[in-house]
Amino acid sequence: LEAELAAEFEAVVERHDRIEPRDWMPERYRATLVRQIAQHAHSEIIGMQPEGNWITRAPSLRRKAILLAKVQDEAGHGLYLYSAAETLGSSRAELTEKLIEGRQKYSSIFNYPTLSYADVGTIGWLVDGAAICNQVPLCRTSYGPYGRAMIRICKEESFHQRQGYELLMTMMAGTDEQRAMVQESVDRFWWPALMMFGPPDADSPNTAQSMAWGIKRDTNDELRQKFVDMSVPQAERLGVTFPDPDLRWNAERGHHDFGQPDWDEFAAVVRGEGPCNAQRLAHRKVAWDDGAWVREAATAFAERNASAPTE
Ligand code: FAQ
Repeated sequence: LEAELAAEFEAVVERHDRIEPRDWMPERYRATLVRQIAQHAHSEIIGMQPEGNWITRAPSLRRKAILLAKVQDEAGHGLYLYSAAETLGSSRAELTEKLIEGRQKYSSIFNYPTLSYADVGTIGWLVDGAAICNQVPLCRTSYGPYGRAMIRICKEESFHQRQGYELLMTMMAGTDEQRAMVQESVDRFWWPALMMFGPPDADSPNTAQSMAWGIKRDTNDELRQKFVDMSVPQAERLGVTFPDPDLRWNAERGHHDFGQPDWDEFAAVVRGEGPCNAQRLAHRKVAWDDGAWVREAATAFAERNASAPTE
């Protein structure tokens, strides 16, 4: 029977159809999905912190309303993703405990500080831009609940990217000081944004198997290239440069050539040694502990309602 189920699983993956929660799946497929979806969910939730830093200091009511909406969307994305992980048998509470204990990861990008208001625009443009590049193909991922969550998330991310680009456009039309703030912010975020796609393919232990299972649809390097090609004309239009002397159009390849991020820095940030890792996790732990009474009350309320007579 197991061989038959495995053959059916392979056939579904082969024809690029969806695996659903009640379908048989190899345990390693389930574990890989939980790992990736949990990391993705944690990234959305931890990712609220760098921009959240500027909500109380937004320069106008309009900017504040936009930023509040964006950060709230990120909370929503985290929740869709925890729900997708739950269909694989891992609860949000269990995954959050693992995050807080340092047993699960979240994206390296959120361990960098937001030092000026321009960073809100740069995060929207480059960080959400990289997220879209990575996530649009994930709408076609082989696991149904993950792919469906991605469709909605991508729509919201594209609004996020536009608000960031529009913010930077506004600053670029301002004073010399504002233009310098934008360039300084882009200089700080460019390389960390490239690291979001993960290590080079040759050093990526999970890519081959995740591609074979249809969890990932493109490799880390393919997506990084796509992001560079997409960002260069946007930078030109905006009037900023990227801090990479090797960045140039290669007519033969039909793509931009570009330099390599500092992979030692990436490894250090993933190990927990980035500029804000300790702060981000400590903040998450306080919020999780402070929210314990809300979770307990909601559970008690749900239990009482379930046992109450209905009309
Ligand atoms: N940071 O073998 P691979 C957002 C780890 S967007 C930290 O290549 P894989 C939106 C990797 O987990 C950000 N760790 O791994 C937003 C693995 O370790 P493990 C979230 C990284 O999974 C915008 C090891 O290195 N997006 O939140 C990173 O095949 C603005 C070896 O790597 C997603 O999570 C990294 N950058 O490929 C929110 C997208 N890269 O687990 C707020 C979904 C790699 O074996 C504001 N995820 N590692 O211990 C993916 O597409 C994949 O998981 C990759 C990594 C491409 C990230």
